[in-house]
Amino acid sequence: MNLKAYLEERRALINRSLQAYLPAVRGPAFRVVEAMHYSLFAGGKRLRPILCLAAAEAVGGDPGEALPAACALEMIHTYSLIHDDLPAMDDDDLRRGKPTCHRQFDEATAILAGDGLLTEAFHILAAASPRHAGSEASLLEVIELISKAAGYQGMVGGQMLDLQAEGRQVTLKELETIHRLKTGALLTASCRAGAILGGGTRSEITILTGYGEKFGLAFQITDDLLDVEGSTAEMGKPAGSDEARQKATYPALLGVEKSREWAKHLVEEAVRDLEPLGPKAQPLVEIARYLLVRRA
Ligand code: GRG
Repeated sequence: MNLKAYLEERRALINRSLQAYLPAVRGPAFRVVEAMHYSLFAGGKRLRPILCLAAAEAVGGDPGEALPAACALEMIHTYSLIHDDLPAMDDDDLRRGKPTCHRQFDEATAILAGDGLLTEAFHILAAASPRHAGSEASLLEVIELISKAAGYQGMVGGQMLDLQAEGRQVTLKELETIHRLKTGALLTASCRAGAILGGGTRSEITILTGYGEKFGLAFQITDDLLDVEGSTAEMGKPAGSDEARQKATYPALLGVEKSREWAKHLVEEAVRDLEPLGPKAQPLVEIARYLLVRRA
């Protein structure tokens, strides 16, 4: 398959859908919507929504069924980036190749834009109209799993652990816990949500959850490697910032070579997990392999 064309087609579909959910609104009273819109459309790979749609396809479902959840996941992800960049957290000036939200607007507006995106995500999910009888229960299950993955038992909890670990030596086990929660939880939820909304069986949902967990960890390792080896221009965010902040990372703990091997191993395992799903899962196979060669 042509992965580049597939990703471009999916990105266009997701962007059209996000535009429909969050039209650009102008005028001083709509400053927060402007800021939400600015960060949501500042770029981004749309990885979480792409995984969600691909997981629905992998179980033989209609990706359209998963589109509201896919958009909600991208909104939650964008909120997390806006808040992560704030002066109280990472204090970054550049994100997705553009000034961060608090740099473009101001700190209070950036906080509200993040809050607005997080809340809107759950509005979209709650307002989604299931196309088939019986899909209401799947939607409720997805709302439950996404809220858990985004909150203190997932991303928020991981971010807290990450901030607490700054400047101190952590073990490999601690690092894995941080990343499983901070980055992995939402990526795993994206795959699981897609499988549920695509009408997958319990065993198919379990397979895609396992894929998501391995993918999430491999994604974080390659993100850490990019911070060491990538360029600011390619990534659209400052390179080398993990080391400058004495952040716990895989290359810092394991070295570059061992980290690369570990990421490769996880990708191979994730791909092997998908075997029972056959050719329908090919996009997910290719997306996992792409992790090992990505430059942004
Ligand atoms: C503030 C609650 C809260 C959480 C923040 C996700 C996160 C937690 C912080 C982001 C910091 C960071 C760089 C984490 C590494 C992995 C990661 C999430 C990278 C960015 O995701 P991509 O590469 O970004 O999918 P794009 O811009 O392509 O969407």
